[in-house]
Amino acid sequence: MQTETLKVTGMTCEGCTKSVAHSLKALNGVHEVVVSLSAGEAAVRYDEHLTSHDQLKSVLKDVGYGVDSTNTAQKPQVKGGCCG
Ligand SMILES: [Cu+2]
Repeated sequence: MQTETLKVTGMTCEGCTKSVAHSLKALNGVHEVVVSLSAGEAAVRYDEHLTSHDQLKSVLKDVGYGVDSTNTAQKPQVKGGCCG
């Protein structure tokens, strides 16, 4: 089990945090998701044998959000999300 904090781009409201949390929790192996709108982060506790960083990333992409893996100040604007 491991915990990873993802920098999620494109979240603009509470609805976004809910869809991010919901889609991550739907993944096999994900046990806990805590999303912070103000920080733009999602802390995910998951079983690394069942899912992976890439999988977390791709499920977020599917629902219209991005993951900033560079961890720098650069923030690409991702189109989509619940507010579209
Ligand atoms: Cu939203």
